[in-house]
Amino acid sequence: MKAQYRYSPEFIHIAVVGSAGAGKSSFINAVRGLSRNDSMAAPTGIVETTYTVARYLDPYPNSRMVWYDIPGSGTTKVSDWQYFNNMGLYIFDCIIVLIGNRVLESDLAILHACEQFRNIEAFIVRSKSDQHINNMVCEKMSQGFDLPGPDMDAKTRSLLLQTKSEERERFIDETRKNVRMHLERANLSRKKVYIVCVDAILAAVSNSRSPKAIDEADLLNDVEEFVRKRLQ
Ligand SMILES: Nc1nc2c(ncn2[C@@H]2O[C@H](COP(=O)(O)OP(=O)(O)OP(=O)(O)O)[C@@H](O)[C@H]2O)c(=O)[nH]1
Ligand SMILES: [Mg+2]
Repeated sequence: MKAQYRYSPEFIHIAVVGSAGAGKSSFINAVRGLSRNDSMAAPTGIVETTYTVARYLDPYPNSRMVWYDIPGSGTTKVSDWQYFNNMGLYIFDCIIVLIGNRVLESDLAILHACEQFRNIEAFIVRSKSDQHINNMVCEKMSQGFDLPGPDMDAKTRSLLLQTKSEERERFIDETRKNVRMHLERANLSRKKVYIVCVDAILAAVSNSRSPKAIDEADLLNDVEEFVRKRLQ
């Protein structure tokens, strides 16, 4: 498996797993500082776009990270354990479990396996925060409401801003509680969930802060810290 994945002890191998459409390819593009239109970017989309494992080097010259886009968890007919074994996930230094709207059994199974293989560091990441917050805002505003257009009046705009800030806090709080509950139920140890979106990751990679930012800078710092320690 190590040969198949071109494992090299001088690099840190990071697998990004998660259900179809969770945002794996978009996430890998963003942490590599690439927007989706970049020629080196992985294909992304609303229909299933990644079928086989793809390997991506960081474009930065001194980076020691190699990213792997691992499709198919939660969609195959094999058991979650078999999936972990068949995909050779045990060879990775680090696994990022990307969760979308729901925490799936397959996500929890991968986290279980990471706990058993003690040298695999796992990070739990909730993707597409911007999209989810926008959906919550639209549900909260009056029926038929869509996101702001140029002709929106001042009163509606101020209501929108207020609603957005409230829904954002509610989303963060609910996501943290929900992940904690799933980890407890599955007898997994407590772990932070990093709530992110692609735009804010891209901003954090270039050392600026997006208004959409939640945990992106923390995630990048913690992954870098892990890489630094592991390569010492
Ligand atoms: N708004 C928003 N959309 C996102 C974000 N991340 C991914 N998406 C969108 O979600 C859809 C699926 O993203 P992909 O990156 O293709 O997801 P994937 O997990 O690689 O999908 P498969 O390869 O099919 O398993 C695409 O339309 C992306 O543009 C995000 O942070 N915010
Ligand atoms: Mg993909």
